[in-house]
Amino acid sequence: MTQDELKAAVAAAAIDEIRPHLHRDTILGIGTGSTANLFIDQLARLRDDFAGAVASSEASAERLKGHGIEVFELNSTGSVPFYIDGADEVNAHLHMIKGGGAALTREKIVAACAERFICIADASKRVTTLGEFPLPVEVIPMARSYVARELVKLGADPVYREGVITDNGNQIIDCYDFMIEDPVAMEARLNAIVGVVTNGLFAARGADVLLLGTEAGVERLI
Ligand code: ABF
Repeated sequence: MTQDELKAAVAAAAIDEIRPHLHRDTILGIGTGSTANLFIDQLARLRDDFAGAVASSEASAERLKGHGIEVFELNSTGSVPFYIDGADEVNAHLHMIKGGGAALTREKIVAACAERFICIADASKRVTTLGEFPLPVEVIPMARSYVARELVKLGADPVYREGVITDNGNQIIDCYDFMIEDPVAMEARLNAIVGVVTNGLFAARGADVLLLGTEAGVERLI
């Protein structure tokens, strides 16, 4: 199977996972990226079975609207029963690196408001230790150099993602050569650097369910 076929399979598995819980007033949290896009496309045929969605990016909001799915502001919805999103890496504890698409802050906010986080990913995303994928850190623009120096002190090789402005008007630094042995502690450590808006470690609030697309089928890990 191709990677896209594996992504489509996990998107379908996520539909099966949420479908029995949908009601006419249900508002879903929806993530960003190519796997989330496949999920959005499959969700379109259920659009009369739920109220709508909150999106973790402008791109996902536009895709949802394009399918006739209503998009709500998170400030008007309260908590959501499910947040469905992809990941760049995921470990056995369902800690993740996210933010390759620069949507990490809104992803983390919607995830924080979700009763259940369903991570959908193809098998290439499964790792033993997080960090092979460069960890994204969203920063206030004027703090970029300061934060980069602090990241060097922590052992990372920080690289400014040139030409990228997040949906929140901020910039991204990617941390290379930064293997993360204790994701919960490192997430908190990075959050404590002045000027950091969010880091791409989703460990304090990891996924509740991982639907992993493998050649043998979709594995469900909790
Ligand atoms: C989002 O999309 C991001 O947090 C992550 O960077 C990315 C995963 O992308 P894809 O589904 O395209 O592999 O979930």
